[in-house]
Amino acid sequence: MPPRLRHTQKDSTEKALKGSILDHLAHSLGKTYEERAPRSLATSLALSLRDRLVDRMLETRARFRAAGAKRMYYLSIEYLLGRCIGNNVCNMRLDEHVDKILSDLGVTIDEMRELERDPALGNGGLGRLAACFLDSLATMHLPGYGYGIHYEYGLFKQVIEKGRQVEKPDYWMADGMPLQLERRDQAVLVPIYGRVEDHYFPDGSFLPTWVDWEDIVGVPYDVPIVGFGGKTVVLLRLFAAKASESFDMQIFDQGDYIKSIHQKVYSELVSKILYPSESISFGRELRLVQEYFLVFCSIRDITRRFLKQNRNIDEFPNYVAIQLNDTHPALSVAELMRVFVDERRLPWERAWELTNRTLAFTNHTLMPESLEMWPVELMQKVLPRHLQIIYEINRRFLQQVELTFPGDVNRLRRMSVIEETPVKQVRMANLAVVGSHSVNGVSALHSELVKTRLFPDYHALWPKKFNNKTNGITPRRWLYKANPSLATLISDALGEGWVTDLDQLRGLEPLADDPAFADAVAKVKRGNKALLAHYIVSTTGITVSPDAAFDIQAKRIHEYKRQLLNLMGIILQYLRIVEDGIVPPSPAVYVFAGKAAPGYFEAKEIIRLILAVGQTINRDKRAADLLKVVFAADYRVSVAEKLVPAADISEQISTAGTEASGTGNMKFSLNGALTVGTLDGANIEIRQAVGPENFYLFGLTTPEVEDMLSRGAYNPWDYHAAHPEIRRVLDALSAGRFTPGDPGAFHWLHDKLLSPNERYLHLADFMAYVRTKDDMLRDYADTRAWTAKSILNTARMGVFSSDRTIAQYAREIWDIHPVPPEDAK
Ligand code: 26Y
Repeated sequence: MPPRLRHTQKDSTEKALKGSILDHLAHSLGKTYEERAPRSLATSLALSLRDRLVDRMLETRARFRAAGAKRMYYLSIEYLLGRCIGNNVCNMRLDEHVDKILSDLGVTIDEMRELERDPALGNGGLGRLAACFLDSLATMHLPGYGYGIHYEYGLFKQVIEKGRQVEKPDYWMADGMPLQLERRDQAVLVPIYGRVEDHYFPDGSFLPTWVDWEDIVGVPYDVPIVGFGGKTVVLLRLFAAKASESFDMQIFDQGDYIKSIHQKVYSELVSKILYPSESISFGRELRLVQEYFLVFCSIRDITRRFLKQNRNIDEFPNYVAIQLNDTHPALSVAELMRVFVDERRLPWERAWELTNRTLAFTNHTLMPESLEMWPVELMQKVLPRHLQIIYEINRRFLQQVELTFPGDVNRLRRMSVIEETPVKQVRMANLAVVGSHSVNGVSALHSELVKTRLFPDYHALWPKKFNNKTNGITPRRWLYKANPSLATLISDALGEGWVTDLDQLRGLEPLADDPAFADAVAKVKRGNKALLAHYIVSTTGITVSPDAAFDIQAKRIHEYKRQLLNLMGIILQYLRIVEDGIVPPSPAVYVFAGKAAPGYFEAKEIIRLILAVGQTINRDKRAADLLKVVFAADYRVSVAEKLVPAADISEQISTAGTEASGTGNMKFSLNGALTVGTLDGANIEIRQAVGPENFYLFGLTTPEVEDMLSRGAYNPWDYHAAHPEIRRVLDALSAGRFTPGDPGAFHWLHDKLLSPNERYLHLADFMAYVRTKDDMLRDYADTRAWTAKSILNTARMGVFSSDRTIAQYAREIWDIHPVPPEDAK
């Protein structure tokens, strides 16, 4: 923890920062003092921060170099950073100064905060995890860097029009991105397409040569990531695709000016847009090119940095660790081999050993439809030399399998990196497993399922390769910054050590029953709910009372996450109120938030149904003070920062065995929401940590689900027959109760929920869910007991800090070590 600043120091920091802001206002933006507006002040502040960040970045780089430290490079096709300015201010411990300076200049920090757009360069969990990891690396002074793509358009913006989701482009750089540094001098030339010719060395040995390739230029943009305390700054290096001058000239010389411009446009398409998950068809050339572009640029940068140090290439894995965030950068296996074999001329076996010791792979999903497979034909066209290398990797690998399991043809077929039928495809997950020394899942349950369900054959061959790294979240953004009132309360009780050592929250346990502390916590929650209520009314027009229980489900819309289960429960509650006159034990506000992939019909229909049900319920006077349903549009990091601190109830209700981990579940519980959840993903570990009495469990277990599905034993009609509540909800759906103008609108859903092929077993879990929610609302009415549980959730969530996760990766996979500055040792 930095020592408290003495007054003179404080004054000088503040004076210097204010001077720098005004200097940028004048000299970077060309505005007079009188012309200062919140937006130009926000940019000036960002530029002033950048100056300071760059100083620390240079110092950090020198420190890592001087230590000769091994570095870790995190390769991820997505990063969901969220707003950066406020986070930098927090982590640099400049909050108070900035507040004071801005109020001197006549703006408030809240006013400015809302002006910054979220860089949404990711879809959801996987991208946000990458962003939390960078924060932890920097905070813990670990030599780690992120590599990604500088998309021009981030994830689409979601707007609601006529009761449906409509996607709009997210041109996130519209107001510039003042924190980033363009590094044109370090641009990378990326070869692509062409063909391989068989050449031979004079001694007769084979020398395949990649010829007639085209090229794209990758221009790096560095986003500085500052750790808490402001000492260490690591980099997120994002590559933007630009047309190569040389290539343009070549065609230009041939006299085809129009073609040269076409070529330019095509090259720049590569980093134009982030693909929303689900809508990726693995025939889409541009996506494959994106993945390759990321891999090539990153590995070129990494090898350049390594070679600059004049070390022997055999030392590569002693200085470089590369983590593959899912299979999207799995081409790294082939690219590293290409560099070692074709460029460095190493023998295959040695190159393979170096590649394997360098790479590690994280799996994030068990959904079969998310497993990447690229047609061989497409890869042949785009990456002919890489495909050749993949074939050679596979040939040697299958030889090894054959030695261990002689004559087992089916096993060979299953384990092959190439799928033979119906069309030849490259199985990216297999490539990643074969090429890496470590394969991890992201929660205890998920890592078991990775071994037993996803890669049983690989596990039999290499049991020691497989391990678990349960996900975590950064306490800086998700408590310190998102929930300042609770953070202050905690710091007043325990000091500030918890911000970098989250286990210290245990100190709150004895306060769970302390009436003064509990009252203060309850007051903070109510304040956060009032802020959210204000946001809700201003964005949706719906008035909600902060005295109701706030029940929130915020995550991508997906059938397996079962937003429908939640909605069915709400419908039942509504019918009980208006038809049976049953008043629930506490009024409740249900908030949904999340985007549906544009091509995912069912997910978009779920949004439409949420909106339709909401409209009916919110208008019905009989339910007025008891029940509200809100859909908060355009869910993103900055919206999560409003929802998470205001939740009483966190919905984590995926079918057991489908959610790899979840990280939203951690954010809510850390901020004192109580979870209603299944035994899925990290829920299991959260429940263990906070205590089963502080977690509302329901539903089938993974083995029960697996058993039911594998035996074909799920018969939704049995549940329909047995439970009038289920019939009531389904009848309301099929009768068009929520769509008066269009009674058949959701009939298909009724049919779907009753189909024996319904993979997520909504009806099997429904009654248990309803009972558990009833219990919750009853318990919520007892504020004292509820608040005690809420405090115990916060107190016991320390283990879900991404600092813990990163420390485990650093120790058990990467072998990297902190290099703190002198004054932070
Ligand atoms: C290739 C394409 C179809 C694709 C694109 C994005 C496939 C998957 C993804 C994203 C997956 C993802 O975000 N997975 C989530 O990762 C989180 C971090 O580990 C987990 O907490 C969460 O359970 C998992 O769904």
